Amino acid sequence: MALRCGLVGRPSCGKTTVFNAITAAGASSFDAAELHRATVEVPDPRVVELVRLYQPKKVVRASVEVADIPGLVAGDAGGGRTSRLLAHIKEADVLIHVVRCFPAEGDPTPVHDVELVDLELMAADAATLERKRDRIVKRARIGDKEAAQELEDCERVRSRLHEGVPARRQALSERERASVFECNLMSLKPVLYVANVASAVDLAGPAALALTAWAAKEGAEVVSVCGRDEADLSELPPDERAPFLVELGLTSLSIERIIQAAYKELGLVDFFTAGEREVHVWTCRRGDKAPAAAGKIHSDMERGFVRMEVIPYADLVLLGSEDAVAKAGKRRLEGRDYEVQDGDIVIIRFTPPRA
Ligand SMILES: Nc1nc2c(ncn2[C@@H]2O[C@H](COP(=O)(O)OP(=O)(O)O)[C@@H](O)[C@H]2O)c(=O)[nH]1
Ligand SMILES: [Mg+2]
Repeated sequence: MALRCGLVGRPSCGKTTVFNAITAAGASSFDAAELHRATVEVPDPRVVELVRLYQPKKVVRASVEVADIPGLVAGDAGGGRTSRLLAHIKEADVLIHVVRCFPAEGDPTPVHDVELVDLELMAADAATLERKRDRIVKRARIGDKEAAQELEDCERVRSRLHEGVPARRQALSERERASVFECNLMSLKPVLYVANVASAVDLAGPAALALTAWAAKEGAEVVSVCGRDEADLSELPPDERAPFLVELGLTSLSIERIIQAAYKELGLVDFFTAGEREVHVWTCRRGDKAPAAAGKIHSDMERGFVRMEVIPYADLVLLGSEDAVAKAGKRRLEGRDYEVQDGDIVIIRFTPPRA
Protein backbone atom coordinates (compact mmCIF):
# COMPACT_ATOMS: atom_id res chain seq x y z
CA MET A 1 0.00 0.00 0.00
CA ALA A 2 1.23 3.46 -0.85
CA LEU A 3 2.67 5.61 1.90
CA ARG A 4 0.12 8.29 2.78
CA CYS A 5 1.53 11.79 3.23
CA GLY A 6 -0.63 14.66 4.49
CA LEU A 7 0.45 18.23 3.78
CA VAL A 8 -0.44 20.51 6.69
CA GLY A 9 0.44 24.08 7.59
CA ARG A 10 -0.82 27.62 8.11
CA PRO A 11 -3.08 29.14 5.44
CA SER A 12 -1.02 30.54 2.51
CA CYS A 13 2.21 28.84 3.58
CA GLY A 14 2.39 27.23 0.15
CA LYS A 15 0.77 23.82 0.69
CA THR A 16 -0.98 23.76 -2.66
CA THR A 17 2.15 25.10 -4.34
CA VAL A 18 4.30 22.35 -2.78
CA PHE A 19 1.59 19.82 -3.61
CA ASN A 20 1.87 20.82 -7.27
CA ALA A 21 5.66 20.79 -7.10
CA ILE A 22 5.72 17.18 -5.92
CA THR A 23 2.75 15.75 -7.82
CA ALA A 24 2.64 17.87 -11.00
CA ALA A 25 -1.13 17.76 -10.49
CA GLY A 26 -1.62 21.41 -11.45
CA ALA A 27 -4.08 22.03 -8.61
CA SER A 28 -5.50 25.54 -8.32
CA SER A 29 -4.62 27.67 -5.29
CA PHE A 30 -7.77 29.65 -5.91
CA ASP A 31 -10.13 27.81 -3.59
CA ALA A 32 -8.03 27.61 -0.44
CA ALA A 33 -10.63 25.36 1.22
CA GLU A 34 -10.42 22.62 -1.38
CA LEU A 35 -8.70 19.31 -0.65
CA HIS A 36 -6.41 17.89 -3.33
CA ARG A 37 -5.12 14.36 -3.66
CA ALA A 38 -2.73 12.64 -6.01
CA THR A 39 -0.70 9.45 -6.15
CA VAL A 40 2.85 9.80 -7.42
CA GLU A 41 5.58 7.34 -8.23
CA VAL A 42 8.70 7.82 -6.15
CA PRO A 43 11.52 8.87 -8.45
CA ASP A 44 14.52 6.63 -7.76
CA PRO A 45 17.71 6.75 -9.86
CA ARG A 46 18.42 3.14 -8.86
CA VAL A 47 15.31 1.98 -10.68
CA VAL A 48 16.49 3.74 -13.85
CA GLU A 49 19.77 1.85 -13.55
CA LEU A 50 18.02 -1.52 -12.94
CA VAL A 51 15.81 -0.95 -15.97
CA ARG A 52 18.93 -0.30 -18.05
CA LEU A 53 20.50 -3.55 -16.83
CA TYR A 54 17.50 -5.89 -17.03
CA GLN A 55 15.42 -4.32 -19.83
CA PRO A 56 12.24 -5.60 -18.13
CA LYS A 57 8.80 -5.72 -19.76
CA LYS A 58 7.28 -4.07 -16.73
CA VAL A 59 8.39 -1.65 -14.01
CA VAL A 60 6.58 -1.13 -10.70
CA ARG A 61 7.91 1.78 -8.66
CA ALA A 62 7.07 2.68 -5.08
CA SER A 63 4.27 5.20 -4.90
CA VAL A 64 3.07 7.70 -2.35
CA GLU A 65 -0.33 9.23 -1.89
CA VAL A 66 -0.21 12.96 -1.17
CA ALA A 67 -3.13 14.93 0.26
CA ASP A 68 -3.12 18.74 0.32
CA ILE A 69 -5.17 19.42 3.43
CA PRO A 70 -6.47 23.00 3.71
CA GLY A 71 -5.53 25.05 6.76
CA LEU A 72 -7.82 24.78 9.76
CA VAL A 73 -9.86 27.82 10.63
CA ALA A 74 -9.23 29.03 14.16
CA GLY A 75 -12.38 29.07 16.29
CA ASP A 76 -14.15 26.31 14.35
CA ALA A 77 -12.91 23.53 16.64
CA GLY A 78 -16.22 21.69 16.80
CA GLY A 79 -17.41 22.61 13.30
CA GLY A 80 -18.18 20.21 10.47
CA ARG A 81 -15.51 21.54 8.17
CA THR A 82 -12.83 21.14 10.81
CA SER A 83 -13.80 17.59 11.62
CA ARG A 84 -13.69 16.68 7.92
CA LEU A 85 -10.19 18.12 7.63
CA LEU A 86 -9.06 16.41 10.81
CA ALA A 87 -10.28 13.11 9.40
CA HIS A 88 -7.91 13.61 6.46
CA ILE A 89 -5.01 14.33 8.78
CA LYS A 90 -5.84 11.19 10.74
CA GLU A 91 -5.56 9.08 7.58
CA ALA A 92 -1.94 10.11 7.01
CA ASP A 93 1.06 7.91 7.90
CA VAL A 94 3.32 10.95 8.01
CA LEU A 95 2.62 14.68 8.18
CA ILE A 96 4.53 16.99 5.88
CA HIS A 97 4.37 20.30 7.67
CA VAL A 98 4.87 23.11 5.15
CA VAL A 99 6.28 26.29 6.67
CA ARG A 100 6.33 29.70 4.99
CA CYS A 101 9.94 30.84 4.77
CA PHE A 102 9.34 33.40 2.02
CA PRO A 103 8.31 37.01 2.72
CA ALA A 104 4.62 37.79 2.20
CA GLU A 105 3.07 40.75 3.97
CA GLY A 106 6.06 40.78 6.28
CA ASP A 107 8.98 38.57 7.20
CA PRO A 108 8.49 34.84 7.69
CA THR A 109 7.87 33.66 11.25
CA PRO A 110 8.55 29.93 10.90
CA VAL A 111 8.73 28.89 14.55
CA HIS A 112 5.62 30.86 15.50
CA ASP A 113 3.72 29.31 12.55
CA VAL A 114 4.75 25.77 13.46
CA GLU A 115 3.67 26.29 17.05
CA LEU A 116 0.25 27.56 15.98
CA VAL A 117 -0.41 24.47 13.86
CA ASP A 118 0.80 22.24 16.68
CA LEU A 119 -1.61 23.98 19.06
CA GLU A 120 -4.52 23.22 16.72
CA LEU A 121 -3.55 19.57 16.48
CA MET A 122 -3.08 19.31 20.23
CA ALA A 123 -6.44 20.94 20.96
CA ALA A 124 -8.15 18.41 18.68
CA ASP A 125 -6.20 15.54 20.30
CA ALA A 126 -7.20 16.72 23.78
CA ALA A 127 -10.85 16.69 22.68
CA THR A 128 -10.44 13.14 21.33
CA LEU A 129 -8.96 12.03 24.67
CA GLU A 130 -11.81 13.69 26.55
CA ARG A 131 -14.34 11.74 24.52
CA LYS A 132 -12.51 8.52 25.34
CA ARG A 133 -12.46 9.49 29.02
CA ASP A 134 -16.23 10.03 28.99
CA ARG A 135 -16.67 6.61 27.42
CA ILE A 136 -14.60 4.65 29.93
CA VAL A 137 -14.90 6.63 33.14
CA LYS A 138 -17.90 4.65 34.39
CA ARG A 139 -16.19 1.31 33.89
CA ALA A 140 -13.10 2.61 35.67
CA ARG A 141 -15.21 3.74 38.66
CA ILE A 142 -16.91 0.39 39.12
CA GLY A 143 -13.56 -1.34 39.44
CA ASP A 144 -12.56 -2.34 35.87
CA LYS A 145 -8.76 -2.30 36.38
CA GLU A 146 -7.93 -2.16 32.70
CA ALA A 147 -10.25 0.79 32.12
CA ALA A 148 -8.79 2.55 35.16
CA GLN A 149 -5.27 2.15 33.82
CA GLU A 150 -6.27 3.40 30.38
CA LEU A 151 -8.04 6.34 31.91
CA GLU A 152 -4.98 7.26 33.95
CA ASP A 153 -2.70 7.04 30.88
CA CYS A 154 -5.04 9.09 28.71
CA GLU A 155 -5.37 11.77 31.36
CA ARG A 156 -1.59 11.98 31.72
CA VAL A 157 -1.13 12.40 27.97
CA ARG A 158 -3.91 14.96 27.90
CA SER A 159 -2.45 17.04 30.73
CA ARG A 160 0.90 17.18 28.91
CA LEU A 161 -0.90 18.32 25.75
CA HIS A 162 -2.35 21.14 27.84
CA GLU A 163 1.20 22.03 28.88
CA GLY A 164 1.98 22.41 25.17
CA VAL A 165 3.89 19.15 24.55
CA PRO A 166 2.76 17.30 21.41
CA ALA A 167 2.27 13.56 22.00
CA ARG A 168 5.21 12.71 19.71
CA ARG A 169 7.52 14.55 22.16
CA GLN A 170 6.09 12.98 25.31
CA ALA A 171 8.37 9.91 25.25
CA LEU A 172 5.33 7.66 25.76
CA SER A 173 5.83 4.24 27.29
CA GLU A 174 4.61 1.14 25.44
CA ARG A 175 1.62 1.00 27.74
CA GLU A 176 0.72 4.65 27.26
CA ARG A 177 0.95 4.16 23.51
CA ALA A 178 -1.39 1.20 23.72
CA SER A 179 -3.83 3.18 25.87
CA VAL A 180 -4.08 6.06 23.37
CA PHE A 181 -3.76 3.88 20.25
CA GLU A 182 -7.42 3.94 19.27
CA CYS A 183 -7.45 7.75 19.51
CA ASN A 184 -5.06 7.98 16.54
CA LEU A 185 -3.62 11.22 17.92
CA MET A 186 -2.46 13.67 15.28
CA SER A 187 0.29 15.16 17.41
CA LEU A 188 1.73 11.63 17.72
CA LYS A 189 2.22 11.22 13.98
CA PRO A 190 5.72 11.45 12.58
CA VAL A 191 6.36 14.88 11.07
CA LEU A 192 8.84 16.24 8.64
CA TYR A 193 9.12 19.93 7.96
CA VAL A 194 9.32 21.61 4.58
CA ALA A 195 10.89 25.07 4.58
CA ASN A 196 9.23 26.74 1.60
CA VAL A 197 11.66 29.45 0.48
CA ALA A 198 11.47 32.06 -2.28
CA SER A 199 14.56 31.01 -4.24
CA ALA A 200 17.64 28.80 -4.14
CA VAL A 201 19.75 31.44 -2.33
CA ASP A 202 17.36 31.16 0.62
CA LEU A 203 17.57 27.36 0.91
CA ALA A 204 19.87 27.90 3.90
CA GLY A 205 18.62 31.42 4.74
CA PRO A 206 17.70 32.65 8.23
CA ALA A 207 14.09 31.38 8.12
CA ALA A 208 15.08 27.88 6.95
CA LEU A 209 17.84 27.78 9.59
CA ALA A 210 15.47 28.86 12.37
CA LEU A 211 13.12 26.05 11.38
CA THR A 212 15.98 23.55 11.25
CA ALA A 213 17.13 24.53 14.75
CA TRP A 214 13.57 24.15 16.05
CA ALA A 215 13.06 20.76 14.38
CA ALA A 216 16.36 19.49 15.76
CA LYS A 217 14.78 19.61 19.23
CA GLU A 218 12.45 16.79 18.26
CA GLY A 219 14.94 15.10 15.94
CA ALA A 220 12.75 15.75 12.91
CA GLU A 221 13.88 16.05 9.32
CA VAL A 222 13.76 19.39 7.47
CA VAL A 223 13.76 19.75 3.70
CA SER A 224 14.15 23.17 2.05
CA VAL A 225 12.29 23.67 -1.22
CA CYS A 226 11.53 26.50 -3.64
CA GLY A 227 7.87 25.63 -3.91
CA ARG A 228 6.86 28.16 -6.52
CA ASP A 229 9.79 27.60 -8.86
CA GLU A 230 9.35 23.85 -8.68
CA ALA A 231 5.60 24.07 -9.17
CA ASP A 232 6.35 25.99 -12.39
CA LEU A 233 8.87 23.33 -13.40
CA SER A 234 6.36 20.55 -12.81
CA GLU A 235 4.31 21.91 -15.70
CA LEU A 236 7.07 20.87 -18.10
CA PRO A 237 7.38 17.31 -19.42
CA PRO A 238 9.64 15.37 -16.97
CA ASP A 239 12.59 14.97 -19.35
CA GLU A 240 12.74 18.72 -20.02
CA ARG A 241 13.03 19.77 -16.39
CA ALA A 242 16.70 19.04 -15.66
CA PRO A 243 18.31 22.08 -17.38
CA PHE A 244 15.91 24.47 -15.63
CA LEU A 245 16.52 22.78 -12.31
CA VAL A 246 20.20 23.61 -12.66
CA GLU A 247 19.39 27.15 -13.75
CA LEU A 248 17.29 27.65 -10.62
CA GLY A 249 20.24 26.52 -8.54
CA LEU A 250 18.57 23.29 -7.42
CA THR A 251 20.32 19.94 -7.45
CA SER A 252 17.40 17.57 -7.18
CA LEU A 253 13.62 17.68 -7.31
CA SER A 254 12.04 18.30 -3.94
CA ILE A 255 9.89 15.19 -4.27
CA GLU A 256 13.04 13.06 -4.07
CA ARG A 257 14.30 14.86 -1.00
CA ILE A 258 10.91 14.91 0.69
CA ILE A 259 10.34 11.21 0.13
CA GLN A 260 13.84 10.38 1.32
CA ALA A 261 13.21 12.38 4.48
CA ALA A 262 9.82 10.69 4.98
CA TYR A 263 11.45 7.26 4.59
CA LYS A 264 14.07 8.21 7.16
CA GLU A 265 11.49 9.61 9.57
CA LEU A 266 9.38 6.45 9.30
CA GLY A 267 12.31 4.05 9.12
CA LEU A 268 11.40 2.60 5.72
CA VAL A 269 13.69 0.88 3.23
CA ASP A 270 13.18 -0.08 -0.41
CA PHE A 271 14.31 -3.39 -1.83
CA PHE A 272 13.93 -4.81 -5.33
CA THR A 273 13.05 -7.87 -7.29
CA ALA A 274 14.52 -7.69 -10.77
CA GLY A 275 14.46 -9.77 -13.92
CA GLU A 276 13.58 -9.65 -17.61
CA ARG A 277 9.91 -9.87 -16.77
CA GLU A 278 9.74 -7.13 -14.15
CA VAL A 279 11.66 -4.71 -12.00
CA HIS A 280 9.62 -4.14 -8.85
CA VAL A 281 10.25 -1.86 -5.88
CA TRP A 282 9.04 -3.11 -2.48
CA THR A 283 8.97 -1.25 0.81
CA CYS A 284 9.46 -2.63 4.31
CA ARG A 285 10.47 -1.27 7.71
CA ARG A 286 14.11 -0.91 8.69
CA GLY A 287 14.94 -3.91 10.81
CA ASP A 288 12.40 -6.20 9.13
CA LYS A 289 13.77 -9.74 8.88
CA ALA A 290 13.92 -11.54 5.53
CA PRO A 291 10.65 -13.54 5.95
CA ALA A 292 8.67 -10.38 6.85
CA ALA A 293 10.11 -8.55 3.84
CA ALA A 294 9.29 -11.56 1.63
CA GLY A 295 5.75 -11.32 2.99
CA LYS A 296 5.42 -7.91 1.35
CA ILE A 297 5.70 -9.69 -1.99
CA HIS A 298 3.45 -12.64 -1.19
CA SER A 299 2.18 -14.17 2.03
CA ASP A 300 3.18 -17.66 0.75
CA MET A 301 6.77 -16.46 0.54
CA GLU A 302 6.69 -15.51 4.20
CA ARG A 303 5.00 -18.72 5.35
CA GLY A 304 7.14 -21.01 3.21
CA PHE A 305 10.33 -18.96 3.52
CA VAL A 306 13.53 -20.98 3.06
CA ARG A 307 16.21 -18.40 2.28
CA MET A 308 16.89 -15.14 0.55
CA GLU A 309 19.53 -14.56 -2.09
CA VAL A 310 20.81 -11.01 -1.97
CA ILE A 311 22.59 -8.98 -4.59
CA PRO A 312 23.59 -5.61 -3.15
CA TYR A 313 22.66 -2.81 -5.53
CA ALA A 314 26.09 -1.15 -5.39
CA ASP A 315 27.86 -4.41 -6.38
CA LEU A 316 25.47 -5.03 -9.25
CA VAL A 317 26.03 -1.57 -10.69
CA LEU A 318 29.78 -1.78 -10.18
CA LEU A 319 30.16 -5.24 -11.73
CA GLY A 320 27.47 -4.92 -14.39
CA SER A 321 25.59 -8.23 -14.13
CA GLU A 322 24.26 -10.83 -11.69
CA ASP A 323 26.79 -13.34 -13.04
CA ALA A 324 29.69 -11.01 -12.42
CA VAL A 325 28.42 -10.38 -8.88
CA ALA A 326 28.20 -14.14 -8.27
CA LYS A 327 31.72 -14.74 -9.67
CA ALA A 328 33.11 -12.04 -7.40
CA GLY A 329 31.55 -13.86 -4.46
CA LYS A 330 29.27 -10.94 -3.60
CA ARG A 331 25.98 -12.77 -4.04
CA ARG A 332 24.89 -13.81 -0.59
CA LEU A 333 22.62 -16.45 0.89
CA GLU A 334 20.74 -15.16 3.89
CA GLY A 335 18.46 -16.87 6.38
CA ARG A 336 15.49 -15.99 8.55
CA ASP A 337 17.43 -13.58 10.76
CA TYR A 338 18.75 -11.35 7.99
CA GLU A 339 17.65 -7.71 8.19
CA VAL A 340 16.86 -6.49 4.68
CA GLN A 341 18.96 -3.48 3.66
CA ASP A 342 17.94 -0.53 1.51
CA GLY A 343 18.80 -1.33 -2.11
CA ASP A 344 18.97 -5.13 -1.76
CA ILE A 345 17.99 -6.99 -4.91
CA VAL A 346 16.47 -10.20 -3.64
CA ILE A 347 15.39 -13.63 -4.81
CA ILE A 348 13.16 -15.47 -2.37
CA ARG A 349 13.43 -19.25 -2.12
CA PHE A 350 10.32 -20.71 -0.53
CA THR A 351 8.25 -23.86 -0.39
CA PRO A 352 4.90 -23.25 -1.98
CA PRO A 353 1.98 -24.35 0.22
CA ARG A 354 0.36 -27.65 -0.78
CA ALA A 355 -2.96 -27.12 -2.56
N1 LIG B 1 7.45 34.04 -3.18
C1 LIG B 1 6.90 32.85 -3.01
N2 LIG B 1 5.57 32.76 -2.96
C2 LIG B 1 5.01 31.55 -2.78
C3 LIG B 1 5.80 30.38 -2.63
N3 LIG B 1 4.97 29.34 -2.44
C4 LIG B 1 3.71 29.85 -2.46
N4 LIG B 1 3.73 31.17 -2.68
C5 LIG B 1 2.58 32.07 -2.79
O1 LIG B 1 1.86 32.09 -1.58
C6 LIG B 1 0.44 32.11 -1.83
C7 LIG B 1 -0.23 30.95 -1.14
O2 LIG B 1 0.22 29.73 -1.69
P1 LIG B 1 -0.67 28.42 -1.64
O3 LIG B 1 0.14 27.31 -2.22
O4 LIG B 1 -2.00 28.64 -2.23
O5 LIG B 1 -0.81 28.25 -0.06
P2 LIG B 1 -1.78 27.28 0.80
O6 LIG B 1 -2.88 28.14 1.29
O7 LIG B 1 -0.92 26.81 1.92
O8 LIG B 1 -2.24 26.17 -0.09
C8 LIG B 1 0.27 32.06 -3.35
O9 LIG B 1 0.08 33.38 -3.80
C9 LIG B 1 1.61 31.52 -3.83
O10 LIG B 1 1.92 31.98 -5.13
C10 LIG B 1 7.23 30.50 -2.71
O11 LIG B 1 7.97 29.53 -2.61
N5 LIG B 1 7.71 31.75 -2.91
MG1 LIG C 1 -4.14 25.59 -0.65
